[in-house]
Amino acid sequence: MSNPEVFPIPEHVADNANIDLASYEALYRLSIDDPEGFWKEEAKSIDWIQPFKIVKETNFNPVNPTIRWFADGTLNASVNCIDRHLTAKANKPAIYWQGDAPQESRTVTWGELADQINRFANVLKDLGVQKGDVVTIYLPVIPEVIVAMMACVRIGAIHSVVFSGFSAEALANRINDAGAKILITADEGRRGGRVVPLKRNADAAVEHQPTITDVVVIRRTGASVPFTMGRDHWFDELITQANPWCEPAVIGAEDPLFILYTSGSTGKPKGLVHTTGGYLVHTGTSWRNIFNWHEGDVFWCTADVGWVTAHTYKIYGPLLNGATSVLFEGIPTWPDTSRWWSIIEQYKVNIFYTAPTAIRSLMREGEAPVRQHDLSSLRILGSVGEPINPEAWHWYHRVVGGGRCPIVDTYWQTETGAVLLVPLPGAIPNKPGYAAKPYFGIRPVLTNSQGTVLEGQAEGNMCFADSWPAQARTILHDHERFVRTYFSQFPGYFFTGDGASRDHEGYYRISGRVDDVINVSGHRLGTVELESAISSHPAVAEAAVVGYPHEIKGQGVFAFVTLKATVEENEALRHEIVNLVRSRIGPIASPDQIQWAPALPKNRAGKILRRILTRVAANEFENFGDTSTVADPAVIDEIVRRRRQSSHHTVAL
Ligand code: 7RM
Repeated sequence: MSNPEVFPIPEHVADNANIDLASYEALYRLSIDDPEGFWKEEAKSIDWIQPFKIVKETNFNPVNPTIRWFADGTLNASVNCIDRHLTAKANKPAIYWQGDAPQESRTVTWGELADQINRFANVLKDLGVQKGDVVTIYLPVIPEVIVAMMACVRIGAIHSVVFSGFSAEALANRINDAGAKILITADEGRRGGRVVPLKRNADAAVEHQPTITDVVVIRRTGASVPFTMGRDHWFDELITQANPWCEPAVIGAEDPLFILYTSGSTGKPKGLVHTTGGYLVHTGTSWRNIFNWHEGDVFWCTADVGWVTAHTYKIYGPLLNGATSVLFEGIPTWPDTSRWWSIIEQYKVNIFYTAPTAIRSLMREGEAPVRQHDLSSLRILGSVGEPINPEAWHWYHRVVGGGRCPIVDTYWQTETGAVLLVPLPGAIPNKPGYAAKPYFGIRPVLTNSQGTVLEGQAEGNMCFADSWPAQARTILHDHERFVRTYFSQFPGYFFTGDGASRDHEGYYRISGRVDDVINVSGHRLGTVELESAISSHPAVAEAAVVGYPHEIKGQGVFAFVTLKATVEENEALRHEIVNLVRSRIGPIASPDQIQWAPALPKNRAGKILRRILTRVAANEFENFGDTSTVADPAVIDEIVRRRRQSSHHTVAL
């Protein structure tokens, strides 16, 4: 990328910046020179039961890394998120909820939240949930998600939120891996005018799950759903009978707070484990700084509750700061394409945080739907989930932000728990497409493929040299995989799986994944996971999945599929494969393109050469690099021939 335009910090942001350039520079220096001193100060943002004495015990040893923060302190997350705001805010709004249909809305005060959380925490206890037990939450974006998460952490139970767009099978795998005791779901959800059959999926998922003793069902639509006596309970009936006070449990800073599954380079999703003290310190303070939040602001993050973005910066971040936020159950294009803009106008949203894929799809609708609404309340815009392309950046900035709002492009991961790179809005001028500069305490490093650290302007693997408090501590039941995946490749560093470049001013730009993970609309999908779903079709001999450039989604799913010798290629089979992926993983994983491949390009050891397939999928037919290892070059010619042919007419699935 040649020198991008630089957008100076707008005056209205500079004037009341929580962090300005001078304080960014001073605090960043301090956070690197004296991380213990820096984070000790930041930890004052949390109410501790037993204050910690030890701040940081960390090292990135490649075989035995240690990540412990504030380890001898104790605290309770729900007290920090809820109780301490009650004196000042019991009757003030914590949440403005809007349902899928515009006429459905609720305002929930801090006092009401607290009441529900305490009651539900007692319900969980009565159902036998104890400290350290896992509770799986499979819910649409409704206030009860927050009630359920906070009720868990009040008693020291570990929540595992599963995206409500995942299929019954994907839910079952996550329940099973975690050994969850309780499942919390709803009768149905609503999205874009359609019903999401949550209870039906939940029933199918728990059928063969011996660890689930009870299912709590929230009445969202009031539909009549099958009920298993003894196992299933209505949420509203349980909480009206429950005691309205639950003594918060005393939790160690290094006790787990939640697990969250994400896809990796193998077929099995990873349950990343986050712990309590460090996560809350880094989340609460960084949320306030990233969004330059001030008392009275209305914040809206559009992420679904099943992703880490929602955990950290839609739920925990605002709650820790006593901030009012919007929760929206629906989609940006229903009932019409100005839905988001009408919500911003209605609630006078000041800070808006979304993903590039959504911006691109709304950009396609033109400026008129935005112009119909008064968005003058907006002050700060945020972006997350994937690299934002300059066209989308400029549109977001000019049309949505009216040219006056900085865009905080936040780079982080499920594994990192909270932000690593970000242009803090009062301190760092924007360059479109750049996640810019390290957050406090973060030490970015670029390495080449040999592991050599690159200095100055460079392009390489995005690594980090020291720990930060919100970092995941392990993968549930698979610490060895945790160590191998993140610490072994570049000894002494945490490796993110992303590629990045650094410019002459030290600004970072993330280019995307360099491993077998693709990023579809900001959702991480493992290619191996997709391949095993496709290969489970009886007609399929073998499949290779790669990402390819997709106008709206960022990356689309491209599947090269080899059928069994006895099977004829046919259209019906394409649809069967798509449906199979939808039912095994979920609609977000649906292949965008399927190309039949009589054979897949492999090296002599039989390893599929994805590098070549990635180029073919992107319609790049030259420069396959070194093809000397290819066992049978004719295989590539045939794949290229078919790709050229199919690119002439789009294969609609
Ligand atoms: C927060 C989140 C993580 C992956 C990560 C990157 C990509 C996320 C940005 C980004 C460029 C960004 N967690 N990614 N944010 N790429 N710029 N600002 O998305 O675990 O679901 O995904 O997403 O590839 O490794 S995640």
